[in-house]
Amino acid sequence: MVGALPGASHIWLLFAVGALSAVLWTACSGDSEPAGPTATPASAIDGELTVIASEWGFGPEGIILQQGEEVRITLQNDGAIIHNLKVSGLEVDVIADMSSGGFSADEGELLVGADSKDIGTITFVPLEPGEYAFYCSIGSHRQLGMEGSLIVE
Ligand SMILES: [Cu+2]
Repeated sequence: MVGALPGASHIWLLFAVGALSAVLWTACSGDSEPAGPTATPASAIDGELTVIASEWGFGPEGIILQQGEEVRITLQNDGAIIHNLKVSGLEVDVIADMSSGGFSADEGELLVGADSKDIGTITFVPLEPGEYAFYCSIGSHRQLGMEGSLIVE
């Protein structure tokens, strides 16, 4: 059968591959955020924002903060092991640092840690606009998926 109409079959196959590629491309593009229910970035409400950590990811995976506005991030560790949330390259004014698990932020550093089934909080003012990555800095947790994006507007 295929040999009977080589030209037509070939064209049909090209069309099918092209259509499939278009579907896949549409599904994967258009947004740099990972797809899924947590892909919508979260903003602080009344200066408060909770980020849940577990193995191996954060919820939400995107955070939007306002430059110069004080915010308190609560890291809620629902996981079975210790985690933290760290941002490199963003200068912050740390106002209060209440991590659990032995973590503490250096001056100007956004770092909050939490023991398993515990919370940690950090209150700070983001000083520079931009787009940054937040991640868990323990072991290979970042490579396992504990990473998200932080935008300061
Ligand atoms: Cu971790």
